[in-house]
Amino acid sequence: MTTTAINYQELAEKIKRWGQELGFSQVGISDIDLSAHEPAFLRWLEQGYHGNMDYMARHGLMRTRPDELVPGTLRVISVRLNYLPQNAQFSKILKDKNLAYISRYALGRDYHKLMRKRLQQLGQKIAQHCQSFNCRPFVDSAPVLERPLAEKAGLGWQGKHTLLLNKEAGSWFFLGELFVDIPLPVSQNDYAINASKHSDETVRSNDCGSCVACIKICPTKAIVEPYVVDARRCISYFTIESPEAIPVELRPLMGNRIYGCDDCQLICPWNKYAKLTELEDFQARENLDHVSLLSLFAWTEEYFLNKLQGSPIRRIGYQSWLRNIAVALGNAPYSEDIVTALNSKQDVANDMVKEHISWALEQQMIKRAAIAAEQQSQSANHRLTLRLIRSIEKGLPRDA
Ligand code: B12
Ligand code: SF4
Ligand code: SF4
Repeated sequence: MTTTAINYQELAEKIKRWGQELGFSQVGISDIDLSAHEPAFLRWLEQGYHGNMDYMARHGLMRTRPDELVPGTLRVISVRLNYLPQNAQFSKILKDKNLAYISRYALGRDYHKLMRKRLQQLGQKIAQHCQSFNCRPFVDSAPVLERPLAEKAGLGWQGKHTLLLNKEAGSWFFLGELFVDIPLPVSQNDYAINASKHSDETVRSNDCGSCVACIKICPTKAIVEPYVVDARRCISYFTIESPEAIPVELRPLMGNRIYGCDDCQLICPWNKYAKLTELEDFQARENLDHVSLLSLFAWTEEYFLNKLQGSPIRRIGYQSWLRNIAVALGNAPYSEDIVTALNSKQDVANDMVKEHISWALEQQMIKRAAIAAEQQSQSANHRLTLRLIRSIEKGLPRDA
């Protein structure tokens, strides 16, 4: 620890270097003024877009006021960490309705603990250079408005899908923060929001331009206007966050996505520039990047809990796991194996999941009936053709 006056400019540069040594892809520093976001945040809650994520409403405006969450906070150090694994096989998996699509952020180890530990280490390094220093690390673990903070810290801009995007790195990265009580110089922010107290006059500057690809591609139309996601319609919400029944009208739109959704990021032109993760921890485990729906549905609860230790997927619990796969099996082409598998889980499923299984069986029966009808019409057609051939052979022997 040093007793001489602290050169905060130098310290800020060291912090960025230490952050990179700890494996973070980028580090930035912002002040804590999020007042420009308050009207939009409150509007989002008023519309009920948070669905049953009560924690989003519970802390009121603490989310936009970091010094109410941690008194004394002067700056927020935001970090991002790339998670895109090698050989993501996006189209291969989305194309095959019998395979399970799991969001690529969730194939490996849970990022929360991993990032928080590294942020703690960053805090310890800073403490060695300050006489008095307090900090708190957060990774999606408290009422923190992570994306607007990261935007302020110069890590990118919030795209129309609301995720943070970076010109050199796309959007396949996680965010985390260290709240600190020292007056570090803030990073340059190319996307500063020109805010007035009236949200209608607020102008967002960013590099989305006139593109609306993410809004158009969203299978459930969850991006209800640019920069606003109605979580209740988002596949990520109803496959991960919500323990309740998946709305019937949205089930067919889920396709084979059984845990989260990446569509709005996959269509985004900036992800051409995305970097692969350097962390072994985020590479796919247990073949989760290429696995059939049927083999995952066969897992017992014990197997699920064992196999997914340390994975973010474990958090949703076995019943939500079955619920999601049941819907995807309902969306898959008809197969007798699927019908047998769905029936076999009736006795371990709770009432909510049983209803999803019944729905999936109904979808399978509809497809079976459609196949039978098609076969029937084909064979009727074929009978007519055979009659025609016989008549040609008999009546037009020269030209037959
Ligand atoms: C709740 C939540 C969800 C919800 C709601 C999503 C949402 N868009 O809010 C659900 C479950 C749907 C979800 C899904 C996903 N999530 Co999520 N989620 C969060 C969480 C916990 C809070 C987000 C939040 O504060 N929402 C509230 C709304 C109101 O905030 P907002 O959309 O940013 O809106 C603000 C600004 O845009 C602005 N604003 C809005 N309109 C306007 C207009 C004007 C004019 C102005 C000036 C401002 C403005 O003001 C608003 C209030 O500040 C964060 C972690 C955290 N603590 O921040 C992770 C987080 C955002 N999620 C993350 C991820 C990875 C995802 C998924 C990609 C996961 C997946 N593959 O399935 C999807 C993506 C879906 C999507 N398009 O957003 C990452 C994003 C990383 C990144 N690169 O941005 C985060 C940061 C977690 C992390 N620590 O890494 N998520
Ligand atoms: S994650 Fe999927 S469902 Fe959610 S907003 Fe993006 S494209 Fe739509
Ligand atoms: S798809 Fe287009 S509009 Fe959506 S975030 Fe990317 S650049 Fe912006």
